[in-house]
Amino acid sequence: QPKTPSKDDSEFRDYSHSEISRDVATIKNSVVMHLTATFLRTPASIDSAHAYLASAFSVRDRLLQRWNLTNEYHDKIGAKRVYYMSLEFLIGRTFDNALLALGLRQEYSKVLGDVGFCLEDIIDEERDAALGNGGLGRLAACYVDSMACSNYPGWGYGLRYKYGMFQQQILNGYQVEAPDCWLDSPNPWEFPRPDVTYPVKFYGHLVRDPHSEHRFKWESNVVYDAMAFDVPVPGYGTTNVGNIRLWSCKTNTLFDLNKFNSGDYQGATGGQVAAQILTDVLYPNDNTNDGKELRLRQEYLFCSATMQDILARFRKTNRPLSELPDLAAIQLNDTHPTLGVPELMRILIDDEGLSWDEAWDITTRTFAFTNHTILPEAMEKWPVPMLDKILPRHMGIIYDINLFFLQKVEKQFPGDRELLNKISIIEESNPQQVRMAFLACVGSHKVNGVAAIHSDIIKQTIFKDFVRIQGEDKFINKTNGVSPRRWMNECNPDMSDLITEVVGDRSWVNDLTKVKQLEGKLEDVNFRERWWAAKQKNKERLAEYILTTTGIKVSAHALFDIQVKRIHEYKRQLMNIFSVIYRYHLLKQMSPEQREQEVPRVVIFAGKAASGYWVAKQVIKLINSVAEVVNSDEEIGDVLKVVFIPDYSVTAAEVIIPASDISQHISTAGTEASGTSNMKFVLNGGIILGTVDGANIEIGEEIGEEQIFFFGCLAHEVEDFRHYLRFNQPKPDSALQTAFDMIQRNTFGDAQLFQPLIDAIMRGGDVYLLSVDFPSYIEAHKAVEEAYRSHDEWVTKSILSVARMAKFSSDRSIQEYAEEVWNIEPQPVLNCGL
Ligand code: TH1
Repeated sequence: QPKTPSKDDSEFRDYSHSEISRDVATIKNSVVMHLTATFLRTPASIDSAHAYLASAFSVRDRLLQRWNLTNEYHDKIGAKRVYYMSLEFLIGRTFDNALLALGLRQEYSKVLGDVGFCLEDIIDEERDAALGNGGLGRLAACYVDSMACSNYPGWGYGLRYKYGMFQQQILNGYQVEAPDCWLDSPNPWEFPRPDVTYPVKFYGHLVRDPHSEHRFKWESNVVYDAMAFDVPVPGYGTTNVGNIRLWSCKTNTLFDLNKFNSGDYQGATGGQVAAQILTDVLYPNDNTNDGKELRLRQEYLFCSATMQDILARFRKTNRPLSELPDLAAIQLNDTHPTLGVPELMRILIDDEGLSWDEAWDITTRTFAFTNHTILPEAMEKWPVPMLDKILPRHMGIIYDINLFFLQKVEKQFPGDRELLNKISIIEESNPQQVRMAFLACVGSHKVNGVAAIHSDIIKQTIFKDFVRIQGEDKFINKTNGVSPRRWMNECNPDMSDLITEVVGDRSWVNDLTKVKQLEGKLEDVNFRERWWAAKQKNKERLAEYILTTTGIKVSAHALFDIQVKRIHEYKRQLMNIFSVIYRYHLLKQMSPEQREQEVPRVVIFAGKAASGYWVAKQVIKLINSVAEVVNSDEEIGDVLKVVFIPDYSVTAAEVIIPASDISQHISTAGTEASGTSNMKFVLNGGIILGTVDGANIEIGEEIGEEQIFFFGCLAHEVEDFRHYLRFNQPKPDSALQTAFDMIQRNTFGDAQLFQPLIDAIMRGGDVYLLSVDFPSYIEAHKAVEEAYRSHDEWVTKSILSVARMAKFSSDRSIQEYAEEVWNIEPQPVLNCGL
């Protein structure tokens, strides 16, 4: 038992409550101290990598007091907290974000200048924390940012993957994956907490409690340890600092001394090696579930450690367990953390001795669930035999949850066998499967979708019967949002300065409703020119980035047409590249004089394909093959360039997004639940070319239909088209046919490589309706071009769009969750009197 101090804590308290120093000399001192003392640098061995590390450590010193204060304060007042459980946090970089949050950017710029570096270069030394795939992981990061900035007591919980999202290289036009060794150099943004470690059991067998029907003892020798690493979340313009607690796995049968003594060193450490694999690597699938056993064990390690930690914190309050829902709200980020539900039930019943009914009441009042997709291939299902083997107790609990649920439904709708089959948590397939979305739904008091159309769709499809059984009120919408800190103030300094000038100060960063004032500047010629110039500068920055990452030279005066997101058939990058091919064909038909009249365009792609997703990888190859031919065609020159930027990431997005003229969000209607980059592009003054899908719809409603280029069929028409195409050949229009023909004539290399992509349309039922939407897509492109010809019209659209984007701040999303789902309140630490 560690000893506590023998004196009162006043000395300690004085330090931990002192205001952080903004004095440049003091900051310089701390940076130099870290260079020499933390990183053992001599004047001869200082480099930019260490200058980054020393500066980051110095910034984090300044964050820590506030971080401690925030948690101490929330504990002291007994605040209700929200726990955002997510297997993904796509954080990106933290250094610049922290500098802006603390208001110390200029000071550090000066200090670094004094020792011979430039702040921008030092920022570029930081590796992304890429612990996520795409939108879902980035949303989690924006949400913890908003919680911190809006002073909500909340924590993220996740896994500390040793290897994050793989790095993408393009070799010979193909994607090649390389491991993301992001922890190879010291990570200033994490704090190991060896004292916060929990055992997590797997396998084993059950022993029934002779005194209680529902209680079991679960015995197993396979025990892993989950150790906490805490990651600070700097709140902009507030003293509050949020926290993301990430678990790292190790074995707790640390070192088998017997084996070691008998000379089997490998065997002695073998357990540790096998255990670490649990948090070794992020599964690189977006919107797909591949059902691997290791993934299930990852999910359970995460859920068990998190539930144990939440309960440990709760027990310190000495309040009865029935009050857990008054102190803790838990949000499930999709079904990936759903095992938290049976895990909480297990702890409450087997360890705490509660009755089933008491435990179920507490559990369902604590959990809420966000659904992010209805794609069938993304739906998590676990085979009953697999679950039973790895987590026998949880399988039993899930059976009971299902049994009681079905009994209730049977009472409500007597004799409706078909209904019971449809809603059962256990799917009667061979083998049986546990439907995680149904478990999450039954275990939660609220279920939400991530954009209005998506929330409607889930009520009409996967949760249709649940709406009937559990009532309309349980199923709500919480439209996604993005953080204005990272996605405007940080990534677009020039436009941010213009907004600040109009608003009068930088308060819009934490209150995006203020951007409305931009509308007053619509007629200001000088302002409009500076707005255009800001965009132009961002385009030049991107052109530079394209040159260094691909070697391709593009003109910053061309229209920048961007589609960056995970490569997936439903997102239809294929439709985009077909339209590029068609455009190339048209340009080749023209005389040089005619080509002169065209709007020059740079078509930019970026995004990763899941490593096992063959079709997506062929799409990347096709894009690169088209790029090679078009870009080296001297006749075409700057009128058309095609670029695939490798290794898309949060940091790459921060350069790409502010530079768009138009961005494409062209999923088949009804397939993209929300999208979040659509919001980022418009917030940065870009225009959307998109389908009537996800959050595109609400963006259109907010900014006005004149500011957005919609095309394509509507969600309610999709089923009929698909049905028709199952029995009838698609009829490509002449434009699409031209693109097929060019590919088949080997214009972009061996046609055989790409024939499967064409076959998916012509013989595979064209599931994503490319042949249906292509004509209106081409028309929409023409409309974009016409609008872009008039700078004036374009600038008006751009300013109006940004002015009307307030709704899409993640601060608004978080406030809605706080008020309607979590029942928590802001608790600013400022003047808290601790
Ligand atoms: C995405 C959705 O596709 C996207 O439309 C949405 O904006 C985003 O979530 C945030 O709500 C999803 N990402 C994943 C990742 C996995 C499984 C399902 C989804 S849905 C691994």
